[in-house]
Amino acid sequence: MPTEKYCSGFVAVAGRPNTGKSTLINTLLNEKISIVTPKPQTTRHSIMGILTRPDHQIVFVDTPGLHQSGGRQINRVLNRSAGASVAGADLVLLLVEATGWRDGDDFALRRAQETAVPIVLVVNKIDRVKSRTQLLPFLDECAARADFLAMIPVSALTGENLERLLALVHEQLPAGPQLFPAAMTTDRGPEFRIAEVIREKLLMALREEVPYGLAVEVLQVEHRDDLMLVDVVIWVERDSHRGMVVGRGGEVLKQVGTAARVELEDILGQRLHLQTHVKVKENWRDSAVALRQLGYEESR
Ligand SMILES: Nc1nc2c(ncn2[C@@H]2O[C@H](COP(=O)(O)OP(=O)(O)OP(=O)(O)O)[C@@H](O)[C@H]2O)c(=O)[nH]1
Ligand SMILES: [Mg+2]
Repeated sequence: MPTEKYCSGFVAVAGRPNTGKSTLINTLLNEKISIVTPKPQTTRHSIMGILTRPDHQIVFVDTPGLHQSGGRQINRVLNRSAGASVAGADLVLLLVEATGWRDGDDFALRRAQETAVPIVLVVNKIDRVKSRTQLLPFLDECAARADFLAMIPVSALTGENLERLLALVHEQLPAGPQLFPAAMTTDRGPEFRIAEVIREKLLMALREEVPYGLAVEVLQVEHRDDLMLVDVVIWVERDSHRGMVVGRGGEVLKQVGTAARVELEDILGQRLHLQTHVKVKENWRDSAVALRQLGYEESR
């Protein structure tokens, strides 16, 4: 319920790939907002996770992992999307892993510093550090790297210290109105979430070179009684990848479809029927036109 003291703001969650940005947002929201896999570069879009409390609203923005572009058009688009989310935020949570500073963290830190937005360093995955005394020298090392507004060790996986993180974010929020309805937890609609959960299951099911060449597009959604009929295309970059996605006797695609359906029925609270097709779009990751068609915008 908005009052005069109501606070609200945008908080970008940034960092190199695989540091736990999406996991953090899901745990904070207690909902699967953004897909998570052990593979780097899972997130490809900026996705809002909206947390509403009686006196404040925090709009977390999950971002693609910041990384050296490596020549591909899609990498430039992902970095630009993440950079734009950081630049438009009131606060940045820069995630690193408690197990040590990596080269990729320097790149992410520099990109965040290019904006004037204050940075809180979130030292994630503390559940992986055996003794807490190990953490102190690492925090000292981090403090020497930049002038962070604050540093906070957490575990996005177990939820440890996240209430403290929320209190810190709350303190930094500017006064402002409630920006989104209280019941709204993300800016992304059902079609996006369907495509993403299918992509997550594909990333988990497939090995190495195929996953990064995958895109999932929802072509059509039809409602029949209490059933949602969804027509989906899985795009691969090469003909040889099509067979790997389908699997022998269609086994891989069947497993992926079932896992995605079960999870999506829970997320959407609705019975689902998924119809999947696998098609080839050669080198779509290097084509600006294909990237736009598949929903990869530079910023929103
Ligand atoms: N042990 C442990 N693992 C974590 C924690 N947070 C995330 N992970 C794991 O780290 C991996 C990457 O997590 P994501 O949330 O997908 O990481 P991300 O930063 O969003 O990755 P990109 O989207 O690729 O940039 C997954 O296997 C997570 O389960 C944590 O606090 N502790
Ligand atoms: Mg992610």
